[in-house]
Amino acid sequence: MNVTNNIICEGCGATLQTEDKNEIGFVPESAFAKGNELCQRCFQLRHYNKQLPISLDNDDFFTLISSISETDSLIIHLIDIFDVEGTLLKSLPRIVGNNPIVLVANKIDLLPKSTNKRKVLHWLARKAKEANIHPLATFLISATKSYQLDELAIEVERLRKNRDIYVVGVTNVGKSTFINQFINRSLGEKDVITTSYYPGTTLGFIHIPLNSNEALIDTPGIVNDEQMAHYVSASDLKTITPRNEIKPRNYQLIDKQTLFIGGLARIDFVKGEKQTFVCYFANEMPIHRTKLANADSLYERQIGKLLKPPNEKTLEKLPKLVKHSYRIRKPKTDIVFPGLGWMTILDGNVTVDVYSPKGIAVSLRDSLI
Ligand SMILES: Nc1nc2c(ncn2[C@@H]2O[C@H](COP(=O)(O)OP(=O)(O)OP(=O)(O)O)[C@@H](O)[C@H]2O)c(=O)[nH]1
Ligand SMILES: [Mg+2]
Repeated sequence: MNVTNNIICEGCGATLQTEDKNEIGFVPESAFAKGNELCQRCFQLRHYNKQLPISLDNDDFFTLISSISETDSLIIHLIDIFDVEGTLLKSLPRIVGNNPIVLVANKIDLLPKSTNKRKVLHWLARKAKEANIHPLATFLISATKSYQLDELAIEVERLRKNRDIYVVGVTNVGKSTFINQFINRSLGEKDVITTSYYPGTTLGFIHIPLNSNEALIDTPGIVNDEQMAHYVSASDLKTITPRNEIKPRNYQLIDKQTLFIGGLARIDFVKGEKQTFVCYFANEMPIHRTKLANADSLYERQIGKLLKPPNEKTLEKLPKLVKHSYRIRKPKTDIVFPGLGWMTILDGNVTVDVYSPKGIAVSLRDSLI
């Protein structure tokens, strides 16, 4: 018998249940009887940093999140500045209806300190417009480093006009971390909601009261199948996810040279004048330069060894690398590997072959920095 009476796990928002340990919200009956209102998965994540596999149905989540479109609320659309292509939701209007939006790009601490933030804001405004998102305001923040959080709080309080606020975005952009900061600042409580470096942490709506009537609401992340995070093992995900300020790495390349980003991506400089390729990847991400003529055989021999990540676990599920050819004319163009990083081609006028795991769409853009 399930004895939990529709109580919600305070860590992830799943409805607690004592019956099926493979389903979300499971809590052992004995723990629940002792007053534990954290599901087993959140408990394991918090105390042992252990990720329990769970079965998720993405359609159910989409239906749940889309119910926001029927509310009268203010939306904070949180995106990850390190993966704008993968996290700026073109499907946002379908999810939030006509509710007004504040666009918030998180993890700004990852960009080099010298980055011109005003330019990034302009760049982001263009991107939002292309995605048919028309925000009332746009912010660059860091939830972990508490950058611009006060400014955002003031603006949101002004805009919300006695409405609830829903924080909506792709998995892993930092929604729960952001809300925890808010709780910490307003109520002094720490780490109320479970967060993790792995996607799919929050599983239901979590209401944080703003006053007796309205709430700030955390939501489960929307799954984007094109995110690299879904194709790599937990330990590889740690390596590819930058944790602090990215130090750009410059490679002076001549044509017929190749760069490997671990073994997860590859770029062949096919044609063009000698120039600098500026690489923005996690600082721990190994980059290898080789001659184009040797690249295929190096990959065959060294994938998972010299060229890592992927480790063995990732290799089991990693799709094959596929090639896209680009003729890039414009100077200062970024080649983006969503979730992994990007490289800026400074001078332009090059032909490159770019490889990424099948299903992870490479794209070009005017340089972010
Ligand atoms: N560098 C950096 N990392 C951040 C920031 N905010 C969150 N993170 C990290 O991003 C990861 C995901 O954070 P969560 O708060 O769990 O993300 P979420 O959007 O709630 O994820 P789901 O619940 O899966 O949708 C964690 O490893 C966080 O530490 C930030 O401002 N800067
Ligand atoms: Mg979350």
